[in-house]
Amino acid sequence: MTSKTPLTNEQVAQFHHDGYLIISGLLTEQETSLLQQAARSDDTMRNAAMDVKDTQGRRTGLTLWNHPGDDIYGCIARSERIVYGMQQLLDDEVYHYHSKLSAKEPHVGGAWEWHQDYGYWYNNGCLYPDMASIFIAVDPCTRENGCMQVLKASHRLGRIEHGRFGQQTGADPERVAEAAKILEKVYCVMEPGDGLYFHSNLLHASDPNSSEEPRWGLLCCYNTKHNDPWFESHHPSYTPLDVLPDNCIVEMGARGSAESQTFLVQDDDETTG
Ligand SMILES: O=C(O)CCC(=O)C(=O)O
Repeated sequence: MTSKTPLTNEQVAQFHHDGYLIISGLLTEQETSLLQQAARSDDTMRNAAMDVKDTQGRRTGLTLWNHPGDDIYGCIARSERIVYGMQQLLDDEVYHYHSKLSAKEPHVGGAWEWHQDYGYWYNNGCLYPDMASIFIAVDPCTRENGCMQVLKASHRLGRIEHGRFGQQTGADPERVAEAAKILEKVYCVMEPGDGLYFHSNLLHASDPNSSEEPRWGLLCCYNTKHNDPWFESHHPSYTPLDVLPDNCIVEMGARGSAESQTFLVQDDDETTG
């Protein structure tokens, strides 16, 4: 059984300081290989994918679901090591807000403009930005294939206005440009199975995939119990999470989307679920 505090005090402090935390080898090699096999052969997931277009018309496949299913993605999202880590970082019980597979294919996978997830989730009745996500690398994430980029410590700027600015949807580009003058931009280069925890107010983006290799990532997003939205939206209100022992991932094996899973269709103005 994983301890209820899988992260060290230093890691928690680093997350609070920087707004993000990379855990190398979050998933074992075996778990990562099962995730890759499941995702690559998952026709249900592929058929449910939306094409999210960037400003140049390049497309990222995005599949979104609210509740963890009886499949490998659901086991990962409910696994003790990830959930308990998230609870340490957010200092409360967490529940699953949604998960998504962001699939950038070679050459055609598009960019994500700078945004904060809370820039959107604010509109769902969540009073506090006490929410966070973990990006789990399915493939190697490199600068060439459009790894996640973050503005270090930008979560301390508070929520920035989001919407359409010219041809872009995302955080107010003028404010992002000013923030970029004083904050360090970090390319989150990751190996398959690595995890990136990031705060919902952290400014993040990614470039198009200009490489020969795919860049797929599984993102699991969580809200805190004390931040139960005051009205219903397209993402769940507080729903107790059935946390599973870490070995559930291997026991589940390479099982793609559960047949009973339901997927979301995304609003044009909301690029981030
Ligand atoms: O897949 C990516 O590179 C970024 C995804 C993202 O920013 C999001 O889903 O909020």
